[in-house]
Amino acid sequence: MTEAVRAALRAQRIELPSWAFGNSGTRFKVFAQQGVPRTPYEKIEDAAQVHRYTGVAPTVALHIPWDKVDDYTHLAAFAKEHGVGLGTINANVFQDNDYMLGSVTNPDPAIRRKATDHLLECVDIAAQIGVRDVKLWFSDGTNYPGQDSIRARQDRLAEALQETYDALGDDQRLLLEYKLFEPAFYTTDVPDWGTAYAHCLRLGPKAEVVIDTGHHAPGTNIEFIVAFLLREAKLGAFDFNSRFYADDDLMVGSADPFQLFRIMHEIVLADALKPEAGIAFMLDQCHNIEPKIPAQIRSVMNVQEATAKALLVDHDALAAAQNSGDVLGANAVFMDAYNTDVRPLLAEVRQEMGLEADPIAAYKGSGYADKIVAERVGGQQAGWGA
Ligand code: LRH
Ligand code: MN
Repeated sequence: MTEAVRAALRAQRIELPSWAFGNSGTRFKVFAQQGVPRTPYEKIEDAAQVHRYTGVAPTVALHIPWDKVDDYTHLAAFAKEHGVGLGTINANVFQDNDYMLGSVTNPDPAIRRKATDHLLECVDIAAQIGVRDVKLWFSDGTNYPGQDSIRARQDRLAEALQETYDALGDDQRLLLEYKLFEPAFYTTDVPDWGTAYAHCLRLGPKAEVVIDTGHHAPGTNIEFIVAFLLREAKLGAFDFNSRFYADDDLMVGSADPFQLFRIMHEIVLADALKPEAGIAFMLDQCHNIEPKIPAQIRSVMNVQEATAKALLVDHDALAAAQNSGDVLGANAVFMDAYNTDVRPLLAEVRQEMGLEADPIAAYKGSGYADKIVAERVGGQQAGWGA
């Protein structure tokens, strides 16, 4: 395999979600697991394990207030001591009782003010620790026709986004995430890529769209959205996960590895894999029943495998077949890459990085899982706090 492919794989960067290391579940049950972190510091310790064995997960996204601390620069220094850095700041305007009828879109201006102030707080936290991205996802929506004015809510949303955008520093970005539904079940105020794209266009160059792979209607061709937003230079980030039905937040690539390959193919085609291309590749997952650190390691490996396959597409042969209308030929070139077993290549790349070939086995052999179960007794386990 060419050195270029290996170099691209060594340079890959995948950001981990702090909340994946805490307890999570559904409305039916949140199953607590032994050894789960109690503080943002312990979440970072666990995330550092994933980077230690994969070598490509050097940053941890924070969620505010789940990861609220007195001193964010102290938390950043702690992360550095553990070989990782702090990443994207995620706002949370979906858990306060005041937001029942919406946060920035709420009919009540005082509640809109409160929500916008939280967004501004997240911009400030990002500035304190020198982080580029502030990520906004709004659970805002309605459950019944007539409940509120669809248009008025867009006006309110645009006003809050503009105020937040205007507060950004020169090197900061606002990432706007869309989601088809849940927790709202009639309208969602940012339901699809088009709505997010339109708001970002209106805001300006520091506003870009986040594609959460679990946030689409069944059957949506996500790689089309990727290709389109790349062409518009409006794709800022991914929240990677996978699903069989709704926003299941399962391990990326576990439900549909072929879809993940098709997405990474568009990324590679646009030469947007490298960190300097500016796209944040993040995981956004919940490990409701599986051990969280190995699940994050497996998820990173799934992204690496899809990426390696995408890097192996014979682009010249593909373009030749496409341009000559050779439908089956083009598809065959594409499937050849997908059907290539890239695990030996990735094992070699890890060894080139001074890592063990099998990250999961290496983690299991470290005894870390038993150590945290023994040490983390008492205290309040981290979770979504809903
Ligand atoms: C919403 C979402 C969003 C996060 C949350 C943890 O479904 O994808 O990205 O804030 O999950
Ligand atoms: Mn998400």
